[in-house]
Amino acid sequence: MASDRRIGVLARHLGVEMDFESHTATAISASPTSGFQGNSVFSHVVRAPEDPILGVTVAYNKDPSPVKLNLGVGAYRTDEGKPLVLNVVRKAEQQLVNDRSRVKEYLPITGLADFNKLSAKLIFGADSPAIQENRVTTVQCLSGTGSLRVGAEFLARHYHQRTICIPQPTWGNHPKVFTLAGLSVKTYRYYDPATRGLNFQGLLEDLGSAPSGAIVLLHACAHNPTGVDPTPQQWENIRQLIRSKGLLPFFDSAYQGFASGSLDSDAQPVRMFVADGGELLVAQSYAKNMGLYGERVGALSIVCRNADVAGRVESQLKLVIRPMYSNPPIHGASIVAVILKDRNLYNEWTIELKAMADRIISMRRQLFDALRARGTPGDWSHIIKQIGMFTFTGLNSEQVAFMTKEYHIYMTYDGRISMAGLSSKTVPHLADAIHAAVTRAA
Ligand code: PLA
Repeated sequence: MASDRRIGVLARHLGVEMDFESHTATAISASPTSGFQGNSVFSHVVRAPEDPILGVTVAYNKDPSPVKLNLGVGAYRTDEGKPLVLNVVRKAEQQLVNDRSRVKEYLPITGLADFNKLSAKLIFGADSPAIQENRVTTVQCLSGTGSLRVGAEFLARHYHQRTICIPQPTWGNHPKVFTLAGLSVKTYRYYDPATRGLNFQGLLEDLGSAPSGAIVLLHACAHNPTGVDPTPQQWENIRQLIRSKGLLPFFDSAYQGFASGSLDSDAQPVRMFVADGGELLVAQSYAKNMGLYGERVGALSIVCRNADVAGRVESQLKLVIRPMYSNPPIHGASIVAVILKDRNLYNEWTIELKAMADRIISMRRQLFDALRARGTPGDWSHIIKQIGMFTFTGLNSEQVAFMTKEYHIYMTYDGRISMAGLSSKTVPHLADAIHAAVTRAA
């Protein structure tokens, strides 16, 4: 019968043998994905731990306490504790929506051309010789993380030295990004817990003995998690050492404008390295300074010796990007381009950015004063000395666990707190928690 034949074909397709007399099926070789068996092909998969930073938000979201406070991820909040969309971003978005000529076509593999040019100008300066000489290639990437990853993948394929030296400590995602891209991660001394400052001697020694040509990851400003940056003179010494040893600088610029409140001042270390004519990479993020966290807007720039090399490097960056995500998203980069292109919007942005930086600085002062008022044992002056979004408190993991359990304060286990998540209203609660954590064991 025709219907029996059709059922037979289907049954063979499903790996089932049919008994046409009784029309019953007996599974002979159910494929593991067929659903006929109880076991999952993934049953051996073990549960991975939450991310040390983003997992703090997961735990925070589960806590029903009305006094809970998330100081984990570096995300800016207003003094009312609310996420902030910059006014200038709203304006730019309105312009984009009103412009009916805008379409949703794919961007080129390298992203929005205007955005790339303006991003290079923002980090290197409008009068940068490297830009004028056409020896910078800039590609739009998925925020800071994506820019680091694309840069690292490029280096793993095309640079002669696989070793990348990263500061100890550094942003927790750095070693993972670089290792997975195929680089081999080493650390250099950076922070001295005893002085809560820069271990400058250790840094010079470690970079001085780095393998020849090694890549060196540098935080352009507002070092995460320590809040400790080299002074201009120390930067100059670092530059001389890096250049004299033929090391390759890779800047991570995730906080331009957040350290000092000035976009130009915060870019000085990068510009110092461009001015000497040498080559380098920079990963830029607009997550923090434009508050575009979820839009994933960033850029990777590679400053090359000459325009010819830059062109060839760009052609290879396209080969890295195309199989990874094909091309980047259009909306966030368009917002940035609108703001950077228009003098009025740009000025408005710098004012809003300065206000965010100032609010963080005022939180430092308030927290410091609150601990002093409580007579909390210890020297807390690092809270006002450190720079950028975070305070590296020096609290240990047990003290952090105590503060989370007893005070519902969520922060990373290394004792880092996001000052941007704090407000005048929540400072007393945090100060109580720190005081209790410090005096409890004493
Ligand atoms: N580089 C550094 C030094 C960072 O601190 C961060 C973000 C990034 C790059 C990547 O940011 P982006 O991809 O969003 O542009 N660090 C955050 C968030 C703010 C995070 O961990 O993802 C932090 O809390 O440390």
